[in-house]
Amino acid sequence: MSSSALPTLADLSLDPFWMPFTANRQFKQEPRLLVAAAGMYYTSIDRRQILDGTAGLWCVNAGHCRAEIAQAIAQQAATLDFAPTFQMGHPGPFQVAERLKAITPEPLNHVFFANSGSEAVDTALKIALAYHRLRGEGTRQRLIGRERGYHGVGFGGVSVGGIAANRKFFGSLLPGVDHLPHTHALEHNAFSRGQPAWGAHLADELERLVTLHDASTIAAVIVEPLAGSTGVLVPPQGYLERLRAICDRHGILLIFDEVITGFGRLGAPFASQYFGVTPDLITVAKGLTNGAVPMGAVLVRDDIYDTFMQGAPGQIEFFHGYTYSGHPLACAAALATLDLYEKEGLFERAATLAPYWQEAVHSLRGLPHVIDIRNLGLVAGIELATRNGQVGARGYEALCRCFEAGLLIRVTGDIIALSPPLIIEQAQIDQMVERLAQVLRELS
Ligand code: PXG
Repeated sequence: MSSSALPTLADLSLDPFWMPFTANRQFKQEPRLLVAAAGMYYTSIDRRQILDGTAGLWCVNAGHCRAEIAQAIAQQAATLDFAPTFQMGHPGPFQVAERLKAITPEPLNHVFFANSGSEAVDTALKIALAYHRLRGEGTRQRLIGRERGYHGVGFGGVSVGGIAANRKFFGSLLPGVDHLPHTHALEHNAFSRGQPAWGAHLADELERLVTLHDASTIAAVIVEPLAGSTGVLVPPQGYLERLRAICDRHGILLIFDEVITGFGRLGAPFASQYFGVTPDLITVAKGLTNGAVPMGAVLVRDDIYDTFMQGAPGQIEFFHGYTYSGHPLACAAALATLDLYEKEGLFERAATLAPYWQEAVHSLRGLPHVIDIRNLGLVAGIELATRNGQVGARGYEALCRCFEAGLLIRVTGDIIALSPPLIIEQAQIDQMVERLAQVLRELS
């Protein structure tokens, strides 16, 4: 598209769109609009180049507007726009599932498709409940999440999630949910490089919950291996291993929500392989299609799938699914994306860049307001001191100033999250850190 064909602010009416997770009135006063993207950069509506420090919203791992993905989607739209996957099929989801199988940890070789991370999470929770019931352990109905966990916005995901603002408006949510404590404590783990040494003992809180509720009532534990949304909380050394051991001891399913960590963010296909801890179910979305078409999925351990495949062969085994489960355009985007990841070795690239990234982000230590820097793979969290008790005010100002300075960051409260596309060059890492440093120096 030629730049003269791109819309301008004068072309738009901003009122009717009710924006998600946004201060609508504030945004519409001073909108930040993006109209094009290529590689590592967005183009803003006033035609500036904005370095993408967040891979969109943690999803554009192969960089923007990759021709291979755009062509695959266009071709699919012209060949088979939609086909049902309820009692019908088309090649796409079978092909994507086969390709995913090749990069998932063993024995997670079965794939259920959804259209977002939220749907993937609710699907995984339902699989966990139904699995126990099918095995004659239907009393296992409790779900355990974690404080500061984010698992999307479905009622299941919000129930196991640990963010008060996402929960308090929506009634009593799912019954029978409990939460582990989060692992973030600046007095113990500030300025950790990679996994903090302190905090593995917090996994033992799961034993306490088992003692309280009894294992026979607990279906599953769901955690993000590295919590993204609530400010990049890196798991302490040994923490995930302990969760796995406790789940094994008590017959509890362990779900890793890898909506952010999946597809190379930590330098391996999944965080599961990076940490060497294999859960029973993995939820993914975002990077599965490079963000180009919505798609989510649940990766399922073989024997869980097999548990469903009992009973009369003509009976539907799992009463769950979405009109768009395995949508042709999403499948085309996923296949092209997985090709790119493989052909360009992007997961390995993230691993290779991680030490440089670590040094670069930790160079911000000592700048005004910075009270913590944490990192793993190609992710970093930079925590700023809260200004006068007004949580988020300084963070929001940092976001606005970075955007002015040509850098897209994410903030949650006063924590900056950086998660660039995995195609980033070292010079662009330098550029990102320089722009951020300048903003931090000027921030009040
Ligand atoms: N699980 C995790 C771990 C996520 O990070 C979801 C589930 C939900 O995915 P959908 O596709 O339903 O949004 C997410 C989403 C942020 C930010 O600013 C993070 C997400 C979404 C929007 C913003 O960190 N993660």
